[in-house]
Amino acid sequence: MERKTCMILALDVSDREEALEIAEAVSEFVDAIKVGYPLVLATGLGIIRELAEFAPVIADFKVADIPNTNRLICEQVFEAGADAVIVHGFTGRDSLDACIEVASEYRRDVFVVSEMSHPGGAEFLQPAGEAIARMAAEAGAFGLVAPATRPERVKIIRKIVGDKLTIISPGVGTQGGKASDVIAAGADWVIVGRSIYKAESPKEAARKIAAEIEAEIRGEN
Ligand code: NUP
Repeated sequence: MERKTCMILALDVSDREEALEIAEAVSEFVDAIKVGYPLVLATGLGIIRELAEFAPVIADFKVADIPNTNRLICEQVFEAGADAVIVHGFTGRDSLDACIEVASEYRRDVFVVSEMSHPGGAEFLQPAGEAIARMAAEAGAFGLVAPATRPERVKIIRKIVGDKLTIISPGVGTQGGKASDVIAAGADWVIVGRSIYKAESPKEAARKIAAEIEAEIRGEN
């Protein structure tokens, strides 16, 4: 995944035509498209290959099972054409290792959720977040998913993993996070869903956030 716009589109719509239209409209402003259960359950796994025409696809299935089941899930995800998969870390090292093994067979990437962006993410997952981040680095994951709603947490997690892992960060816009803040805190990419796909003009919405990120990066350099 090439870092150009530093933005990933979260495409949580449930209509195939709409998904493809939005993907095409915003493709110049995003480095990847994240799909998850809403779109894939509604349209089928084949949507991954269709979207891959526009940008690399990250499959957000938050894989969280025993190692054997994780392996079987990841095989299906990569066979379907995804460039990366998002998995949970709380299931432990053996479950994560299974995902990373499959990803390396396919030469694809694994992102591990260290903690989540919604208010409930602070209840059980956040206290384990730093240990999960450390485990992900030791296991050789490609990256982490960390919350744009709590840039201060992203800063701590960045300190823990250094440059070893790529951090992608959801929670921008509708959930209250600000793209420039979390990029400043150390995230490599922001993930944006509703603020783009529910906008009157998804293209304009994406352009605006991309400009905000660019200004932040220029300001820092
Ligand atoms: O902690 C997380 N928070 C989060 O919002 C981990 C995620 N994977 N996500 C996903 O990011 C969520 O499922 C959705 O697809 C996207 C954020 O969408 P939005 O709040 O920008 O609409």
